[in-house]
Amino acid sequence: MKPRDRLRIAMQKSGRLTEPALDLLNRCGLTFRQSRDKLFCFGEGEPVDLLLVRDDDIPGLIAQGVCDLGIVGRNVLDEFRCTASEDVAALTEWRPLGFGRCRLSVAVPQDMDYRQPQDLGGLRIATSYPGLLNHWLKAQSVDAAVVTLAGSVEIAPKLGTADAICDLVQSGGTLVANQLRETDVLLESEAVLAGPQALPTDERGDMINLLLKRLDGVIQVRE
Ligand code: PRT
Ligand code: ZN
Repeated sequence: MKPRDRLRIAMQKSGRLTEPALDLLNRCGLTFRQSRDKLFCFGEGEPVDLLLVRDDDIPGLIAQGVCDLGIVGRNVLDEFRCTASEDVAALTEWRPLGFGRCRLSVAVPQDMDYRQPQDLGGLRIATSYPGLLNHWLKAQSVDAAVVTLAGSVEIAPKLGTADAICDLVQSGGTLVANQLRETDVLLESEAVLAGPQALPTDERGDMINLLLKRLDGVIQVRE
C-alpha cells in the first residue's frame, strides 16, 4: 500500500450512525466537502478525509489499511474480530462514542418455556452475528445450530426456519411485534472509533492523537 499523508476515516454512508457520526466529527473541528458520488469526502481544514461505505465493510477496510480509522457499531467490530483469520491486522476500539446504543441478545418465542441458556441445546438459532453467537454458545457449553441470515432475523421463528434468534435490540418493540422474548444479552453495543492496534508512526499518527484529544473534549462536554 502506498503511504498516504492524509488521514482517512470510514463511516456508514447511509444509516443509523451516519448523522451522529458526522455531527461528532464536525464538533471535533472537521468539515468535509461532499463529492458528487458521495463515496469520498475531502476534508476542508485538516488533512482528514472520509470514506462513506456500508457499515459491514468498515473493519475490513481498516484491517487492509485502506482507511486509518472507522466509526462503527461495537457489534460489527466484534463480529469481525471473532471471524477474521489470524493473518488479518488486529483492530481495537480506540473510543466508545456514546451513540447508536443497542444490545445483541438472544430471544425466544414468548410461549417457550425458557429458563437458562442450556434450554437452547439442540435448537436452531437465527442470527446475522454467527461469530459472536458461536463464541457465547461455546462459553455456555451449549450445543445449538447457528443459522446465519443476512436480514429479517426476527421472523425466522414464525417462518419455522429457526427456534430462537440472536439479534440487535434497542427498544424491544420489534421483539414484541414478533411475539419474542429477550432472554440473554451477549453484548452491550454503541458506536465506537475503531482502528489498528498500532497507530501509524508518520504524520497520520500525530493527526490521530490530535483527533483523540479533541474527541475526549467533546465527549466530556456531552456527559
Ligand atoms: O447499509 P448498512 O449495512 O450500512 O446498514 P445496516 O442496515 O447494516 O445498519 P443500520 O443503519 O440499521 O445500523 C447501524 C448500526 O446501528 C448497527 O450496527 C448497530 O450498531 C446500531 N443500532 C442501534 C442498531 C439498532 N440500534 C437497532 N435497533 N442497529 C439495528 N437495529 C435494528 C435491529 O436489527 C432490529 O431489527 O432495529 C430493530 C430492533 O429495534 P427495536 O427498537 O425494535 O428493539
Ligand atoms: Zn450493515
